[in-house]
Amino acid sequence: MPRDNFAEPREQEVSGATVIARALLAQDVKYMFGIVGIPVTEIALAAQELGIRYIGMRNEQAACYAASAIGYLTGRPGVCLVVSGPGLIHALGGMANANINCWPLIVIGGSCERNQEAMGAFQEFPQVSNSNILTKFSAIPINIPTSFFNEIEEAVRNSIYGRPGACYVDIPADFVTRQVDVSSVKFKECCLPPPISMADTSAVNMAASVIRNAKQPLLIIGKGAAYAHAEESIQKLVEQCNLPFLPTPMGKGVVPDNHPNCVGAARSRALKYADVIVLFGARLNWMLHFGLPPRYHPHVKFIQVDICAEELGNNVRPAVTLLGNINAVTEQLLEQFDKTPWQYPTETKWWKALKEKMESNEAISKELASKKSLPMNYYTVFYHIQEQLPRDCFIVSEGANTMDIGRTVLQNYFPRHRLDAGTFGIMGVGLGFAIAAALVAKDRNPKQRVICVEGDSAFGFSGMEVETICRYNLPIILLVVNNNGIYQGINTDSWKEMLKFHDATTRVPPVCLLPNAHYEQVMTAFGGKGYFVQTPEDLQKSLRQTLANTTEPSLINIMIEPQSTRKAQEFHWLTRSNM
Ligand SMILES: Cc1ncc(C[n+]2csc(CCOP(=O)(O)OP(=O)(O)O)c2C)c(N)n1
Ligand SMILES: *[C@@H]1O[C@H](CO)[C@@H](O)[C@H](O)[C@H]1NC(C)=O
Ligand SMILES: [Mg+2]
Repeated sequence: MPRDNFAEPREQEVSGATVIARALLAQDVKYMFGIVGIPVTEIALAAQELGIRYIGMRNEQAACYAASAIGYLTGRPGVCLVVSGPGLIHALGGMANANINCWPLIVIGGSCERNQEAMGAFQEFPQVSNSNILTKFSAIPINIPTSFFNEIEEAVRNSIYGRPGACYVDIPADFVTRQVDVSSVKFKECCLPPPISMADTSAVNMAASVIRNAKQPLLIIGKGAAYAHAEESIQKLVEQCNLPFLPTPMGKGVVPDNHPNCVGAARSRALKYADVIVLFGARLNWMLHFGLPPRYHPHVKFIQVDICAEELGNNVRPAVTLLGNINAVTEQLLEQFDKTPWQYPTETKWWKALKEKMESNEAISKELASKKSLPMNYYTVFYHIQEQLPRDCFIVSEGANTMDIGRTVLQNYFPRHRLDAGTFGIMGVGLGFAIAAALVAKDRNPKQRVICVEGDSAFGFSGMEVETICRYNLPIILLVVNNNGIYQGINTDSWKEMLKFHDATTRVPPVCLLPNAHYEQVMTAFGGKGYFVQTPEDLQKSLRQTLANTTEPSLINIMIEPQSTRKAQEFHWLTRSNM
């Protein structure tokens, strides 16, 4: 490539940090999250100079979660920039989570100077080998001028091609500060968008025929479908063929939750009795009970649509496998039903059984929500939140009961608008995800709100990111559903009894957190708005106020009955998070 693709006019020398930043910009990287220090501060500065947004966070874990959410929401990886040793170690959780969620992410870690390696250098740590098992690709660039653009291109391409995932690039300290001759730098332009792959035609024919012959069909829509922007094609398939569908937690919103064909409220029944299940970017892992009896019919025919060949046939022997881009493959299926139209009849026992179950489940939730007793229970809280949520808001959520019950009540109407603890069931992601979503909203539609629904335990993992939220003035609404503990807690009176013991640490139940903690003061400490609410009326009022103010971050600390639980062991996804 001609040199002027890299250098500014009349430029002779640039710093290594500038080369790094320009290579990231060349790959269309727009966001960098991190914590600076030796040896990466210059990289953050160089990135900002080029217009890459740098968001300084309070822990690398949260920075890495935020960067990975940028990847999921925009289809281009965000960067997480960390210092050597402990900085990288804090980011490992975010790398693992991105890779397990199949979200693109680039982690850039400073490392010790090459001539001090194995000498016990400052923060020396085997960074590449520790990143290897958590990533699709990891590298130490050989040479800043000649190989760096190549390596960054390779990392970005790896993060978004095929099944997306995390990539790591190590940057020795001496690279950052070095001055390099611009004529020696080898430029590499942006990688092409990921190629679109399609399924084998005979497999598509076979899949269409299996669907046509289904007696009790079901579609399951995963976050892979959301990532592939398959919303239009899948909704068309649902409607054209009148098929019932079930979203996975982050598949919510690909087809709106209030669509008449959504059978989310009859999840267990739908899974157990379906005879044909088509999976769109949803894996048969623990979240879907491995696709095995007793949660499924022993003879159910699975049709798997996935971008990753290795995923096909995991835990089950599928009837048909459709390898390819989920949107492209769904369009292939639609072609079959355009050629020979077919529709699953509404007047079937299957539809009736599903509708009945949905009605009875929804009635139980409504009944619980209408309870007037104080403190409130989860259902009461979520019904009041749902009433006021703007349709287009991002919903971020984590916790155990908080997330599981919240998911059944809070509705998503748009794809890629729900972020939660995901496949890894990881706590601590909420604030980082919310920050990423707020930045995306700011670029696309500043009126769009981000609502982050946190259990009190979940909030604690990254609570200091409230300072980050206030520093950049991101109008995120944090809702802490506070039951004084992990799954459950105890009230103030029982807590006082606990403290009478000589050694509370051998007596206090491990699930307990401090009763009546004023988490809203974490928000007011940094200038945001805080609310402490105990009644439905206060909850309604504080929500109305925060939603009316589109410029101010806020936290509503919602006190609930510490022993409140879910209604039955029935339709939850993350029951494992409870173990
Ligand atoms: C990183 C991590 N550590 C620990 C856990 C175990 N765990 C699962 S849910 C949860 C917190 C649940 O409490 P809370 O967020 O208050 O929600 P609640 O169920 O009380 O509504 C914990 C600690 C986890 N999933 N991830
Ligand atoms: C929103 O909050 C900010 C900060 O408290 C305040 O200055 C502003 O007037 C509020 N706007 C509205 C519309 O209430
Ligand atoms: Mg809790």
